[in-house]
Amino acid sequence: MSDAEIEFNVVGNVGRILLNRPKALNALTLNMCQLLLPRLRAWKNDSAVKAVVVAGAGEKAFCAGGDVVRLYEDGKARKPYPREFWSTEYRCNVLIKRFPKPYVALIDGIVMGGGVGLSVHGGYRVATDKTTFAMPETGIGLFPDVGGSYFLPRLPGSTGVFLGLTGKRLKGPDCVALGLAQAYVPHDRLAALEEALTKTDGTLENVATITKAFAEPVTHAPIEAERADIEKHFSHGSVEAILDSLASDSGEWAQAQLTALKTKSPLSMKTTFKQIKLGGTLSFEDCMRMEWRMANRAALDNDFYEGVRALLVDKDNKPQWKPATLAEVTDAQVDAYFAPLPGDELELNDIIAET
Ligand code: QUE
Repeated sequence: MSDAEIEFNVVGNVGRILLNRPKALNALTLNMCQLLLPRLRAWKNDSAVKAVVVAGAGEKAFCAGGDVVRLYEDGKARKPYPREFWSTEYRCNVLIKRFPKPYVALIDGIVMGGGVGLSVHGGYRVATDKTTFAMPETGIGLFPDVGGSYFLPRLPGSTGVFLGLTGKRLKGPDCVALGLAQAYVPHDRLAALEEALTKTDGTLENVATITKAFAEPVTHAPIEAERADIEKHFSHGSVEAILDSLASDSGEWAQAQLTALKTKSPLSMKTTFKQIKLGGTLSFEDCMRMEWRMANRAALDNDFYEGVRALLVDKDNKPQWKPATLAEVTDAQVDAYFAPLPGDELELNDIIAET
């Protein structure tokens, strides 16, 4: 054991990654991403490593996201850290998506934002009775990045729009029901599962077979009872139409979603909606290039700093969004998030060429 923020070791046939900032819910730093990228590249070409297993240290979280307070402090000061963090993190997301061996994420505890990016693009996810999964970025004036553009529009029906706009928290059974995880294993059996996985032959089928011996069937996924309401209200063609639809429904579920959406950044909701619609038509790499443009734009705008300030720094939970209402958000403001960055696009050619 060491005090490194991320630890790597090979046990049996498995390359094991431990996200090791338990006091910060294993939130990702640039340092962690800079260590992860070359290690994954090395393990990709190491015949002794037949699969990768990634887990979080401590009892609370797999990974709560990016270290957004550091992004807030350095971004406000116009330091280079946020751009270096996002580009390295997004390059990790692509390498995980294209990783040629089973990449198994044990999504035990909190898995949000950047933690989703380190798990959902790999070959296999194990959810537990402690899993809490969300893409909560519209609440801090950001957008569901780390490949949200890719996986959200590929979820059943309008579920991805719903998750991306509301930041809805899912438990383990819901993750399995939506295909975000492939198995549900009680937390108490994870150590034994990890031990068993060290003997994998390196096929995804074998990972699934080993995991099934520890898994419980998912008999009740609460999200199933919400699916009809999600389709009724979140399949409309604009954020305004979604909000109008919810407002016209006096039911408890619709009103709860309306209340939740009214706390989110109006500009984030509109950029997120457009991002998910566009992402449904793009390759993974093009999704990440789009998100890189968006992140660079968010780093220049008010709402990301204001959201982190209100929810995570001052904790007053009263963000002053600009614009304050959906009606005041112009198409030009939204389109600016998607504008090319000549000479400054996300570099992925080296990663694509290797995989
Ligand atoms: C949206 C986010 C994040 C968030 C809350 C949001 C996020 C993140 C954290 C976080 C991480 C570590 C902590 C903590 C919060 O919260 O990315 O308290 O210790 O890392 O609404 O994207």
